Amino acid sequence: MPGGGAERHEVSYDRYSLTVDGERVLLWSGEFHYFRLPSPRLWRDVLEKIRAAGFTGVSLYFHWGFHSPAPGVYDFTGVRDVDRLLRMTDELGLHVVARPGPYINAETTGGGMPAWLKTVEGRARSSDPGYTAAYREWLSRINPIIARHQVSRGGSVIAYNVENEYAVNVDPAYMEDLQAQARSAGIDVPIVHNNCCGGSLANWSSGRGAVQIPGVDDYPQTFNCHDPDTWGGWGDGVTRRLRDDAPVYAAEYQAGAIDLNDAGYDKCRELTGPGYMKVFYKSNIIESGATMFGYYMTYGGTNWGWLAQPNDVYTSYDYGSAITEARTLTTKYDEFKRQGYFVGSVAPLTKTDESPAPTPADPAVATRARANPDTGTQFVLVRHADRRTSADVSTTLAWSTPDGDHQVPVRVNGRDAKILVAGYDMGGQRLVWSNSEILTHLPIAGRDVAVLYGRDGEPGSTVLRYPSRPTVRVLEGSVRSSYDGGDLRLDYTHSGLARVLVSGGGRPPLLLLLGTDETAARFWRLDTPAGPVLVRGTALVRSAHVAGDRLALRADTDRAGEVEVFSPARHLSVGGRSVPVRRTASGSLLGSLPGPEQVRLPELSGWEYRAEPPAHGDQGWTTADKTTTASPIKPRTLPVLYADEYGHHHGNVWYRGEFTANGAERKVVVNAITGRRGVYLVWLNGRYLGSAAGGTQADSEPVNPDPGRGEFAVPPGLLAPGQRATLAVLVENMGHNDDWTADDTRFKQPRGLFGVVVEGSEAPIAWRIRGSRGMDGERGALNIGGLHGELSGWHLPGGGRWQRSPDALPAGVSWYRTHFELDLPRGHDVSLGLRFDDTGERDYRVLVFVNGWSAGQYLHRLGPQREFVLPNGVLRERNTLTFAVIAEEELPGGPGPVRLVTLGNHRTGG
Ligand code: IPT
Repeated sequence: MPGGGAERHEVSYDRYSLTVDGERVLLWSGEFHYFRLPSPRLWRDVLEKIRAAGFTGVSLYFHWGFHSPAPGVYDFTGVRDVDRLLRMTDELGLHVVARPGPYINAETTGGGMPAWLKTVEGRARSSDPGYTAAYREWLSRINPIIARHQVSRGGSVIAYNVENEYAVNVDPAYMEDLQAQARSAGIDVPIVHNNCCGGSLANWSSGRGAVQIPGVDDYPQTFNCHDPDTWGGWGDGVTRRLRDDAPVYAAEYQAGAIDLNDAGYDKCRELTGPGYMKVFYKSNIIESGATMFGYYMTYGGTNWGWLAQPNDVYTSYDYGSAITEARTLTTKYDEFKRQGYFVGSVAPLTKTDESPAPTPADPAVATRARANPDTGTQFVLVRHADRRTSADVSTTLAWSTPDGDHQVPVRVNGRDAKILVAGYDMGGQRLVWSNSEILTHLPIAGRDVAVLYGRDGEPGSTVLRYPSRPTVRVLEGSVRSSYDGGDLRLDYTHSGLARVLVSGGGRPPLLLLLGTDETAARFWRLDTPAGPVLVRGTALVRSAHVAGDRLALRADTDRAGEVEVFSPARHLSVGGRSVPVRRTASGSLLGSLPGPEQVRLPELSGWEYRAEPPAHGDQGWTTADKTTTASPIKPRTLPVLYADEYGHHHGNVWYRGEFTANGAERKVVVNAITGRRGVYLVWLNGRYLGSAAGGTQADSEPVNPDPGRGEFAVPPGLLAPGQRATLAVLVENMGHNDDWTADDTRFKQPRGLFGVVVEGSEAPIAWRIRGSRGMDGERGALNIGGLHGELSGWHLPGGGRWQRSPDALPAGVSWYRTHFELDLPRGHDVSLGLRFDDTGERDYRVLVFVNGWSAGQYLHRLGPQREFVLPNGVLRERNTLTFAVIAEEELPGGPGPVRLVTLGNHRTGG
């Protein structure tokens, strides 16, 4: 029991790998951000999918700002219940690298630091006292939660990551204190760090503030998704060894990309697709000898609410990762599985040294090798010498294996790489060499079952050693065998799934399954207390349980088809239902499963409307009269109108400025900072003056003293001398900058008004401000901003006075809502999205709420996102969909058509 102290283990490490109770562990982890998936039930779904791909762990950032709306206020309930998250990883047996920052970057608002920190004196990410008090507060809350889930206490946390790419403007005293805080909270697992960018930047491998296992982040494919054929734009991606006495740690290894050029995440998935994964991941395994990996991202998720850091990302954080934002599995997932099963099955890989590589007859092919010094097992990387080429080259390796010298034919067709194994005790068998790759092997019911694979249509050969001639039975496919002097050689062409039964020969029987990339990826390996089982044919297997002679699976199907299980069991049930099976010649059980039922979605109609007049409402306004700010960026005019200074940290903010008119006013000049793609709108005496794009920085290089400038002419006759004039300004806050440079000049960039001048007037302006404050119930502080409708709960399901929509929406804020009923098939996991189909060239944006939960922001003209994943966890049978429309111009007909779409449909059983 985690925390119960029942199972205590010792985590240690040496130059080769992490160890648990002296046993070597290969950490093959996938990055997952719980805060980007607002449903603990779906955390488990994603974690099960990650585990099923053969990942042995997950890398988890913990997001300070997500938990803390105000100094001293922390919330770890509901979608912020990270203790529950760690209970899941404990139960699922996934090792965790816990990454609580305090800074995490991650393209999230403030780089994970709370926005209130922008008003605290002292440089963030340094040992300045103001910042120190703040981060110690966070660590004092998060560290005890992490500590009780350590492997050392029977849990899953195997390493603790301090800071994040802390590379420039570094302060060793701060790094030391982060570690001291962790240790005093009972963190006893190894402390790690993720360095960025190599060169002379700080990597914390030695000196003051050094960590035990310094790791390296690497994104060799760049983030230029619009050009997915570029290859290795940021280098070869070989993880550097930073310490002789610690394992090589690929802390964040590129497994997707942010969509910097608005190409769409499918292009990012292409940029980082299976070909890239084969060449870069396998090269790195062999060239670096790393045994600790974190693949960033494995599931990206959604920047719901105001989670995004606007300069790099938009609502979707799909990341082009192996598991899509809608939680469906891709061909990248299959490649992860092929590699993950391999590294998890072949134990000698946890301890290797560089070794001489066999020479290819054709120098167009390159080889690199590692060997385990204890077992002699060799691992040979085979790829093109020029990683970029897509040539098709067949050649021969002159290979001195532990079991003699061999001529091994190899082929590299296109952007591909293979790790070939020689001299390996594969269960009860002896693998001399193979030019097929190993997926996995496992002992089942007194025999070895091994799955090897190669590219469809490529020739393959496998040599196994036997004391005496074994009997070979080809059960399926076309495989030739020959036996000579102890070596059984099998030759075949990879195609479909061939099956060979080898028995006798002085070893336990072997069922050899020879597949292609595609057929190999259809296997699922599961460990149960009754031994491992192998399943073929479903879209996913979440878990296996053996009771007596029955194997019970929790599995998903996306079509009707076969299910085959290799296990000692005689009966099978899937999703709680018994499945009729027959025994095959391979000794497996074969049955069939139904696919999912069709999904029918309702149309969205019956929209209701509600107007939000500018700077509406009398309650909740604060006088904005500050004249100083902790931000190093000082305003253009006084008072300081930065939203954060008045406790309004997220979303939209309304301002109301009053002055006495003289009738000679010419124009209103506004500066506002919103972050990229943000907007602000201005009214004078109730008359809409127009909108402008908000700035991103007040001090970017060269210094910009005039960010987000907008000039608005005062209509003649609008203001009368001696009368009161009222300015109303709505300023969007798209999220807070990160702090990669650790110097406050980015992080403490204000949001909101930066300066307002009424030309032709000397009159002082009395300002008031209204925005969101803290929590929105269980949805948290990042769910809403300060629209009148948000503060009044119009985004929530419920009553209120809603009306028929006018024919044309006025510029400004309007609310829409409708209800829809879902009648989804039971026992299914259906992932839904919302699609905006408007093609008109109009300037508006829409905040989308589902049952009160923000699903993100649609930017009609700016894009690039048109389809929004609805967080399944918040959908029910009867749902309320609410839009806050911010229109920069009058919108005849309102926003364009929207519809629900199905993004995934699986039968999941019970
Ligand atoms: C690196 C960060 O550590 C991570 O949080 C995330 O921002 C990622 O990159 C990009 O998605 S930082 C980068 C300079 C490699």
